[in-house]
Amino acid sequence: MKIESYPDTSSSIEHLTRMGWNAHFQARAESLAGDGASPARVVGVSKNSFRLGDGQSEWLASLAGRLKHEADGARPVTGDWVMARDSLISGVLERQNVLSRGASGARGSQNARPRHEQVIAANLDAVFIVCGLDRDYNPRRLERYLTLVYNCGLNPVIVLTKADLHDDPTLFVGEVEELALGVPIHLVSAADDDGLVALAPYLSPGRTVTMVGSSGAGKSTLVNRLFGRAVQLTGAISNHVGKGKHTTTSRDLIVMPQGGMLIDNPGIREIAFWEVDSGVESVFPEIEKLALGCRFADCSHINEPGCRVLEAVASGELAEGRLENYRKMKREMEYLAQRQHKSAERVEKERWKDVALQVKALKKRR
Ligand SMILES: Nc1nc2c(ncn2[C@@H]2O[C@H](COP(=O)(O)OP(=O)(O)O)[C@@H](O)[C@H]2O)c(=O)[nH]1
Ligand SMILES: [Mg+2]
Ligand SMILES: [Zn+2]
Repeated sequence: MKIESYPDTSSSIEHLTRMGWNAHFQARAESLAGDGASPARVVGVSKNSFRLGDGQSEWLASLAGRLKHEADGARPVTGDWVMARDSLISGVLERQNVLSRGASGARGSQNARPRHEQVIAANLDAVFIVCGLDRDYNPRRLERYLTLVYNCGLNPVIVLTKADLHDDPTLFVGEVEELALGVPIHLVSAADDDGLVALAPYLSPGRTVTMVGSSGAGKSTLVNRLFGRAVQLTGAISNHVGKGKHTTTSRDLIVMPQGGMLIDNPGIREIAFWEVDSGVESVFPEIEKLALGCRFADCSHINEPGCRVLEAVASGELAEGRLENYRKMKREMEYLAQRQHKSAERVEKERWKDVALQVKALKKRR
Protein backbone atom coordinates (compact mmCIF):
# COMPACT_ATOMS: atom_id res chain seq x y z
CA MET A 1 0.00 0.00 0.00
CA LYS A 2 1.63 3.23 -1.16
CA ILE A 3 0.81 6.17 1.05
CA GLU A 4 2.69 8.69 -0.99
CA SER A 5 4.47 8.74 -4.32
CA TYR A 6 6.24 11.34 -6.32
CA PRO A 7 6.28 11.23 -10.13
CA ASP A 8 9.84 11.08 -11.40
CA THR A 9 11.74 9.62 -14.32
CA SER A 10 15.17 8.78 -12.88
CA SER A 11 16.20 5.18 -12.26
CA SER A 12 15.44 3.45 -8.99
CA ILE A 13 19.15 3.25 -8.10
CA GLU A 14 19.40 7.03 -8.42
CA HIS A 15 16.50 7.37 -6.01
CA LEU A 16 18.08 4.97 -3.55
CA THR A 17 21.40 6.85 -3.75
CA ARG A 18 19.58 10.01 -2.78
CA MET A 19 18.31 8.11 0.26
CA GLY A 20 21.89 7.21 1.25
CA TRP A 21 22.30 3.91 -0.60
CA ASN A 22 25.95 2.97 -1.25
CA ALA A 23 28.34 0.12 -2.10
CA HIS A 24 28.23 -1.21 1.48
CA PHE A 25 24.49 -1.84 1.30
CA GLN A 26 24.62 -2.95 -2.33
CA ALA A 27 27.04 -5.73 -1.37
CA ARG A 28 24.81 -6.88 1.51
CA ALA A 29 21.61 -6.67 -0.51
CA GLU A 30 22.86 -9.04 -3.20
CA SER A 31 22.88 -11.98 -0.80
CA LEU A 32 19.36 -11.20 0.41
CA ALA A 33 17.72 -10.25 -2.85
CA GLY A 34 16.24 -13.71 -3.52
CA ASP A 35 12.45 -13.78 -3.28
CA GLY A 36 11.79 -10.57 -5.24
CA ALA A 37 12.56 -8.31 -2.28
CA SER A 38 14.05 -4.90 -2.95
CA PRO A 39 15.79 -2.32 -0.75
CA ALA A 40 14.04 0.45 1.15
CA ARG A 41 14.96 2.74 4.00
CA VAL A 42 13.10 2.90 7.29
CA VAL A 43 11.80 6.46 7.62
CA GLY A 44 9.47 5.94 10.58
CA VAL A 45 8.83 3.36 13.28
CA SER A 46 5.90 2.61 15.53
CA LYS A 47 5.13 -0.35 17.72
CA ASN A 48 3.99 -2.76 15.03
CA SER A 49 4.69 -1.10 11.74
CA PHE A 50 7.47 0.54 9.84
CA ARG A 51 7.25 3.33 7.32
CA LEU A 52 9.53 2.62 4.37
CA GLY A 53 10.78 4.84 1.58
CA ASP A 54 12.72 4.15 -1.61
CA GLY A 55 13.02 7.74 -2.81
CA GLN A 56 9.97 7.38 -5.00
CA SER A 57 7.23 6.48 -2.59
CA GLU A 58 6.50 5.65 1.03
CA TRP A 59 4.48 2.77 2.41
CA LEU A 60 3.78 0.90 5.63
CA ALA A 61 5.27 -2.53 6.25
CA SER A 62 5.59 -5.11 8.98
CA LEU A 63 8.24 -7.63 9.96
CA ALA A 64 8.29 -11.13 8.53
CA GLY A 65 7.54 -13.70 11.24
CA ARG A 66 11.06 -14.92 11.83
CA LEU A 67 12.39 -11.36 12.30
CA LYS A 68 9.93 -10.69 15.09
CA HIS A 69 11.77 -13.10 17.34
CA GLU A 70 15.16 -11.47 16.93
CA ALA A 71 16.73 -9.65 19.86
CA ASP A 72 15.63 -6.08 20.42
CA GLY A 73 18.86 -4.64 19.03
CA ALA A 74 18.13 -6.29 15.67
CA ARG A 75 14.73 -4.67 15.24
CA PRO A 76 14.82 -2.11 12.44
CA VAL A 77 15.17 1.50 13.55
CA THR A 78 14.83 4.77 11.67
CA GLY A 79 17.66 4.99 9.14
CA ASP A 80 18.00 1.25 8.63
CA TRP A 81 18.08 -0.28 5.18
CA VAL A 82 15.82 -3.29 4.82
CA MET A 83 14.84 -5.73 2.10
CA ALA A 84 11.10 -5.68 1.56
CA ARG A 85 8.57 -7.14 -0.75
CA ASP A 86 5.37 -5.11 -0.74
CA SER A 87 4.49 -4.66 2.91
CA LEU A 88 6.70 -7.39 4.33
CA ILE A 89 10.22 -6.77 5.61
CA SER A 90 12.32 -9.89 5.04
CA GLY A 91 15.76 -8.71 6.16
CA VAL A 92 17.74 -5.88 7.71
CA LEU A 93 21.01 -4.90 6.03
CA GLU A 94 24.10 -4.73 8.22
CA ARG A 95 24.40 -1.21 9.62
CA GLN A 96 27.35 1.06 8.98
CA ASN A 97 26.92 2.59 12.42
CA VAL A 98 24.30 3.28 15.06
CA LEU A 99 23.58 5.86 17.68
CA SER A 100 22.52 3.92 20.72
CA ARG A 101 22.18 4.45 24.44
CA GLY A 102 21.58 2.39 27.52
CA ALA A 103 18.01 1.98 28.67
CA SER A 104 17.11 0.99 32.19
CA GLY A 105 14.07 -1.04 33.01
CA ALA A 106 12.84 1.58 35.45
CA ARG A 107 11.72 4.72 33.66
CA GLY A 108 12.89 8.07 34.81
CA SER A 109 15.28 7.00 37.56
CA GLN A 110 18.46 8.88 36.74
CA ASN A 111 20.95 6.51 38.31
CA ALA A 112 19.43 3.21 37.31
CA ARG A 113 21.98 0.92 35.66
CA PRO A 114 21.33 0.46 31.98
CA ARG A 115 19.96 -3.00 31.25
CA HIS A 116 19.71 -3.09 27.51
CA GLU A 117 20.64 -1.20 24.42
CA GLN A 118 18.25 1.22 22.80
CA VAL A 119 19.20 2.02 19.23
CA ILE A 120 18.13 5.56 18.38
CA ALA A 121 18.98 5.65 14.66
CA ALA A 122 21.19 3.87 12.14
CA ASN A 123 23.51 4.71 9.23
CA LEU A 124 24.43 8.27 10.08
CA ASP A 125 26.94 10.77 8.76
CA ALA A 126 26.68 13.20 11.67
CA VAL A 127 24.76 13.86 14.88
CA PHE A 128 23.42 17.31 15.69
CA ILE A 129 23.47 17.84 19.44
CA VAL A 130 20.75 20.47 19.68
CA CYS A 131 20.76 22.71 22.72
CA GLY A 132 18.42 25.64 23.28
CA LEU A 133 19.95 28.79 24.74
CA ASP A 134 17.21 28.96 27.35
CA ARG A 135 16.84 26.82 30.44
CA ASP A 136 17.89 23.86 28.29
CA TYR A 137 21.48 25.16 28.24
CA ASN A 138 23.71 22.94 30.34
CA PRO A 139 27.46 22.50 29.69
CA ARG A 140 27.64 19.24 31.65
CA ARG A 141 24.84 17.75 29.58
CA LEU A 142 26.67 18.75 26.39
CA GLU A 143 29.72 16.84 27.64
CA ARG A 144 27.51 13.82 28.20
CA TYR A 145 26.02 13.97 24.72
CA LEU A 146 29.48 14.35 23.20
CA THR A 147 30.71 11.28 25.08
CA LEU A 148 27.68 9.30 23.92
CA VAL A 149 28.23 10.27 20.28
CA TYR A 150 31.99 9.56 20.37
CA ASN A 151 31.44 6.20 22.04
CA CYS A 152 29.29 5.24 19.07
CA GLY A 153 32.09 6.27 16.70
CA LEU A 154 30.01 9.10 15.22
CA ASN A 155 30.71 12.74 14.36
CA PRO A 156 29.14 15.28 16.71
CA VAL A 157 28.08 18.78 15.67
CA ILE A 158 26.81 21.17 18.33
CA VAL A 159 23.84 23.33 17.36
CA LEU A 160 23.09 26.12 19.82
CA THR A 161 19.64 27.36 18.95
CA LYS A 162 17.29 30.14 20.14
CA ALA A 163 20.13 32.66 19.72
CA ASP A 164 17.43 35.33 19.32
CA LEU A 165 16.78 35.19 23.08
CA HIS A 166 20.08 36.90 23.86
CA ASP A 167 21.77 40.19 23.08
CA ASP A 168 25.16 38.55 22.91
CA PRO A 169 24.73 34.80 22.30
CA THR A 170 28.39 34.46 21.27
CA LEU A 171 29.23 34.28 24.99
CA PHE A 172 27.72 30.80 24.95
CA VAL A 173 29.79 29.85 21.94
CA GLY A 174 32.94 30.82 23.82
CA GLU A 175 32.04 28.60 26.75
CA VAL A 176 31.06 25.65 24.56
CA GLU A 177 34.25 25.92 22.52
CA GLU A 178 36.22 25.29 25.69
CA LEU A 179 34.33 22.14 26.62
CA ALA A 180 33.99 20.76 23.09
CA LEU A 181 37.50 21.00 21.67
CA GLY A 182 37.58 20.55 17.92
CA VAL A 183 33.83 20.02 17.58
CA PRO A 184 31.98 22.19 15.03
CA ILE A 185 29.67 24.61 16.87
CA HIS A 186 26.86 26.47 15.16
CA LEU A 187 24.84 29.30 16.61
CA VAL A 188 21.39 29.49 15.04
CA SER A 189 17.93 30.83 15.55
CA ALA A 190 14.85 29.21 14.09
CA ALA A 191 12.92 32.37 14.92
CA ASP A 192 14.74 34.46 12.31
CA ASP A 193 16.75 31.95 10.21
CA ASP A 194 20.03 33.24 11.62
CA GLY A 195 22.95 30.89 11.01
CA LEU A 196 20.87 28.19 9.33
CA VAL A 197 22.80 28.24 6.02
CA ALA A 198 25.84 26.92 7.88
CA LEU A 199 23.96 23.66 8.50
CA ALA A 200 23.27 23.00 4.81
CA PRO A 201 26.63 21.29 4.07
CA TYR A 202 25.77 18.52 6.58
CA LEU A 203 22.62 17.91 4.59
CA SER A 204 24.13 17.52 1.13
CA PRO A 205 22.54 14.80 -1.07
CA GLY A 206 22.72 11.28 0.30
CA ARG A 207 23.89 12.32 3.77
CA THR A 208 21.96 11.51 6.92
CA VAL A 209 22.00 13.51 10.13
CA THR A 210 20.15 12.71 13.31
CA MET A 211 19.32 15.19 16.03
CA VAL A 212 19.51 14.58 19.74
CA GLY A 213 18.63 16.90 22.59
CA SER A 214 16.06 17.37 25.30
CA SER A 215 12.41 17.80 24.62
CA GLY A 216 11.78 21.49 24.03
CA ALA A 217 15.33 22.18 22.82
CA GLY A 218 13.98 23.33 19.46
CA LYS A 219 14.70 20.32 17.22
CA SER A 220 11.41 20.11 15.34
CA THR A 221 11.28 23.87 14.87
CA LEU A 222 14.74 23.61 13.32
CA VAL A 223 13.57 20.88 10.92
CA ASN A 224 10.67 23.04 9.80
CA ARG A 225 12.84 26.10 9.29
CA LEU A 226 15.45 24.17 7.33
CA PHE A 227 12.73 22.51 5.27
CA GLY A 228 10.98 25.76 4.55
CA ARG A 229 7.58 24.74 5.86
CA ALA A 230 5.99 22.92 8.78
CA VAL A 231 6.65 19.21 8.36
CA GLN A 232 7.03 18.34 12.06
CA LEU A 233 4.83 19.12 15.05
CA THR A 234 6.44 21.51 17.50
CA GLY A 235 6.10 22.73 21.06
CA ALA A 236 3.08 22.02 23.20
CA ILE A 237 1.22 20.25 20.40
CA SER A 238 3.94 17.64 19.87
CA ASN A 239 4.13 16.91 23.60
CA HIS A 240 0.40 16.58 23.75
CA VAL A 241 0.08 14.20 20.84
CA GLY A 242 2.89 12.09 22.33
CA LYS A 243 4.70 9.82 19.91
CA GLY A 244 3.96 6.59 21.75
CA LYS A 245 0.24 7.13 21.57
CA HIS A 246 0.28 7.62 17.83
CA THR A 247 -1.40 4.76 16.03
CA THR A 248 -0.23 5.62 12.53
CA THR A 249 3.50 5.60 11.98
CA SER A 250 4.81 9.12 11.76
CA ARG A 251 7.80 10.02 9.66
CA ASP A 252 11.03 10.69 11.54
CA LEU A 253 13.49 10.66 8.65
CA ILE A 254 12.82 13.62 6.42
CA VAL A 255 14.27 14.06 2.96
CA MET A 256 15.24 17.72 2.97
CA PRO A 257 15.20 20.23 0.10
CA GLN A 258 18.99 20.50 0.63
CA GLY A 259 19.18 16.90 -0.64
CA GLY A 260 20.20 15.16 2.57
CA MET A 261 18.11 13.59 5.30
CA LEU A 262 17.38 14.79 8.81
CA ILE A 263 16.09 12.52 11.55
CA ASP A 264 14.00 14.22 14.22
CA ASN A 265 13.93 12.42 17.54
CA PRO A 266 11.66 12.75 20.50
CA GLY A 267 13.61 14.22 23.42
CA ILE A 268 15.91 11.91 25.32
CA ARG A 269 15.10 12.07 28.99
CA GLU A 270 18.07 10.18 30.28
CA ILE A 271 21.45 9.99 28.58
CA ALA A 272 22.69 6.59 29.67
CA PHE A 273 25.64 4.94 27.99
CA TRP A 274 25.77 1.55 26.38
CA GLU A 275 28.72 1.49 24.02
CA VAL A 276 32.10 1.50 25.74
CA ASP A 277 34.82 3.28 23.84
CA SER A 278 37.22 6.17 24.29
CA GLY A 279 34.49 8.83 24.29
CA VAL A 280 35.45 10.21 27.71
CA GLU A 281 39.10 10.49 26.65
CA SER A 282 38.07 12.33 23.47
CA VAL A 283 35.86 14.80 25.30
CA PHE A 284 38.33 15.53 28.13
CA PRO A 285 41.76 15.47 26.47
CA GLU A 286 43.18 18.15 28.78
CA ILE A 287 42.32 16.09 31.89
CA GLU A 288 43.92 12.98 30.36
CA LYS A 289 47.01 15.06 29.67
CA LEU A 290 47.14 16.51 33.20
CA ALA A 291 46.70 13.00 34.65
CA LEU A 292 50.02 11.99 33.10
CA GLY A 293 51.61 14.34 35.63
CA CYS A 294 49.98 12.73 38.71
CA ARG A 295 52.30 10.97 41.14
CA PHE A 296 50.35 7.71 40.98
CA ALA A 297 49.64 6.09 37.65
CA ASP A 298 46.23 4.91 38.90
CA CYS A 299 45.38 8.27 40.51
CA SER A 300 41.62 8.76 40.81
CA HIS A 301 42.00 12.56 41.19
CA ILE A 302 39.89 12.61 44.36
CA ASN A 303 42.34 13.17 47.23
CA GLU A 304 45.69 11.62 46.28
CA PRO A 305 48.89 13.51 47.08
CA GLY A 306 50.75 14.80 44.04
CA CYS A 307 47.61 14.91 41.92
CA ARG A 308 48.25 17.21 39.00
CA VAL A 309 44.55 17.30 38.08
CA LEU A 310 43.50 18.58 41.51
CA GLU A 311 46.28 21.15 41.32
CA ALA A 312 44.77 22.40 38.09
CA VAL A 313 41.37 22.72 39.80
CA ALA A 314 42.94 24.62 42.72
CA SER A 315 44.66 27.06 40.38
CA GLY A 316 41.48 27.66 38.38
CA GLU A 317 42.97 26.09 35.27
CA LEU A 318 40.29 23.37 35.27
CA ALA A 319 36.63 23.80 36.28
CA GLU A 320 35.62 21.56 39.18
CA GLY A 321 32.27 20.74 37.56
CA ARG A 322 34.05 19.49 34.48
CA LEU A 323 36.32 17.24 36.55
CA GLU A 324 33.33 15.85 38.46
CA ASN A 325 31.55 15.09 35.21
CA TYR A 326 34.69 13.38 33.89
CA ARG A 327 35.01 11.20 36.99
CA LYS A 328 31.33 10.27 36.94
CA MET A 329 31.43 9.19 33.30
CA LYS A 330 34.70 7.30 33.83
CA ARG A 331 33.02 5.32 36.62
CA GLU A 332 30.03 4.55 34.41
CA MET A 333 32.37 3.32 31.66
CA GLU A 334 34.24 1.10 34.08
CA TYR A 335 30.99 -0.39 35.28
CA LEU A 336 29.82 -1.08 31.72
CA ALA A 337 33.18 -2.47 30.64
CA GLN A 338 33.25 -4.81 33.65
CA ARG A 339 29.75 -6.04 33.01
CA GLN A 340 30.38 -6.58 29.32
CA HIS A 341 33.55 -8.44 30.24
CA LYS A 342 31.51 -10.60 32.62
CA SER A 343 28.90 -11.42 30.03
CA ALA A 344 31.67 -12.27 27.55
CA GLU A 345 33.06 -14.68 30.16
CA ARG A 346 29.64 -16.23 30.56
CA VAL A 347 29.34 -16.75 26.80
CA GLU A 348 32.74 -18.45 26.84
CA LYS A 349 31.65 -20.70 29.72
CA GLU A 350 28.47 -21.69 27.89
CA ARG A 351 30.54 -22.51 24.84
CA TRP A 352 32.77 -24.81 26.85
CA LYS A 353 29.77 -26.44 28.43
CA ASP A 354 28.55 -27.18 24.90
CA VAL A 355 31.91 -28.61 23.92
CA ALA A 356 31.99 -30.72 27.09
CA LEU A 357 28.54 -32.12 26.30
CA GLN A 358 29.59 -32.95 22.76
CA VAL A 359 32.70 -34.72 23.99
CA LYS A 360 30.55 -36.71 26.43
CA ALA A 361 28.15 -37.63 23.62
CA LEU A 362 31.07 -38.74 21.47
CA LYS A 363 32.45 -40.92 24.22
CA LYS A 364 29.05 -42.53 24.74
CA ARG A 365 28.75 -43.37 21.08
CA ARG A 366 32.03 -45.24 21.09
N1 LIG B 1 12.75 32.10 20.64
C1 LIG B 1 12.89 30.92 20.02
N2 LIG B 1 12.08 29.89 20.33
C2 LIG B 1 12.24 28.71 19.70
C3 LIG B 1 13.28 28.53 18.72
N3 LIG B 1 13.21 27.24 18.29
C4 LIG B 1 12.20 26.66 18.96
N4 LIG B 1 11.60 27.54 19.81
C5 LIG B 1 10.48 27.25 20.70
O1 LIG B 1 10.83 26.22 21.60
C6 LIG B 1 9.74 25.35 21.86
C7 LIG B 1 10.11 23.89 21.62
O2 LIG B 1 10.43 23.71 20.26
P1 LIG B 1 10.37 22.29 19.53
O3 LIG B 1 10.92 22.49 18.18
O4 LIG B 1 9.03 21.67 19.63
O5 LIG B 1 11.40 21.45 20.43
P2 LIG B 1 11.75 19.89 20.34
O6 LIG B 1 11.05 19.23 21.47
O7 LIG B 1 13.23 19.84 20.52
O8 LIG B 1 11.31 19.38 19.01
C8 LIG B 1 8.60 25.83 20.97
O9 LIG B 1 7.72 26.61 21.76
C9 LIG B 1 9.31 26.68 19.93
O10 LIG B 1 8.48 27.70 19.45
C10 LIG B 1 14.13 29.65 18.42
O11 LIG B 1 15.05 29.58 17.59
N5 LIG B 1 13.89 30.80 19.10
MG1 LIG C 1 10.09 17.73 18.58
ZN1 LIG D 1 45.39 12.74 39.84
